[in-house]
Amino acid sequence: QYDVITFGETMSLMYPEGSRGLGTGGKLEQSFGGAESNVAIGLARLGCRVGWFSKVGDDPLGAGIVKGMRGEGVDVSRVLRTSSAPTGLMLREAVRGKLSVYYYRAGSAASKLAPADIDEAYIGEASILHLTGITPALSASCLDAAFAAVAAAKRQGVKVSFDPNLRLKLWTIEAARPVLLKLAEQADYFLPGYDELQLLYGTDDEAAILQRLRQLPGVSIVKSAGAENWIVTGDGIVKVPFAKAERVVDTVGAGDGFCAGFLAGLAKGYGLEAAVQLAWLVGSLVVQAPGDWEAVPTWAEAERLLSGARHIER
Ligand code: KDG
Repeated sequence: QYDVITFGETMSLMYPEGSRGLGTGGKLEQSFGGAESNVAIGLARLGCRVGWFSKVGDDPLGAGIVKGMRGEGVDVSRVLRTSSAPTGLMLREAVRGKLSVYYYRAGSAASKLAPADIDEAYIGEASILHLTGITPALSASCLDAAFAAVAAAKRQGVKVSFDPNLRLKLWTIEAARPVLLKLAEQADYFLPGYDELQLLYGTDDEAAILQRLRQLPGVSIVKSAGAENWIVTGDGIVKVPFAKAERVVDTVGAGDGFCAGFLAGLAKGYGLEAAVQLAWLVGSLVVQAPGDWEAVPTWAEAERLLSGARHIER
């Protein structure tokens, strides 16, 4: 029934208008963001059937997130609510071109997700389960929930897609490494950025990184290795060159847009290379507007851009 089901923490997001910093007074814009819900929104806009679940607080921020996700066409029927913890909050500012993120998420509702919250029958309704390395960093119960979800997917014959999304604000590289590498081994599609691989494998040596990727059982799709994205399997590597985005306003969410485009490509029956091209297109559009997901294209827009048509408005 679903092309993709994903789960993870989504926080309310607030940021000052323009380039004004936080702490200077004035108005804040409000949105919401979370790596997995960003991917879910991207997939829904690209015409895929997608479900997302999480745990939110019984508060206006949680209600707003669920409403926003539902409005984007994402199935939210399995989202859990709790009155014993608040919805997480994230503040951002971009001062003199430098983006800073501040989390208010310790002890949040989503950090209480646990294996008992994983609905195996629901996951079994999907072709692909997508998760990220943010979830296991949130708490011990979230770590267990991430592995429980992967185990449920495997039992149900559902493929697993995994973006490591290394967040060094949440845990150290030493703590993250064994967990993320274990999840990478269990993934059918592993979607790291090249810079994350350097940290995860503890080396800048490209040949050594490739060697490690080729030993993984699944396909690795590596984002931004120089001016290329890579498709790596045990058989070898395909390098897919890309052109830089025309205008970069806000890079947050680019990787999620990439994942959404890639998974949408798979759902539409594209080969890996075409799926990576769609992935790059979506990621490069996301960075051209503020917010994590606001600039994700619809399927009609993506198709038009992929075919190279120019925008004419009259
Ligand atoms: O990938 C974008 C995410 O980093 C952002 O939406 C916030 O999910 C988030 C996180 O935990 O950092």
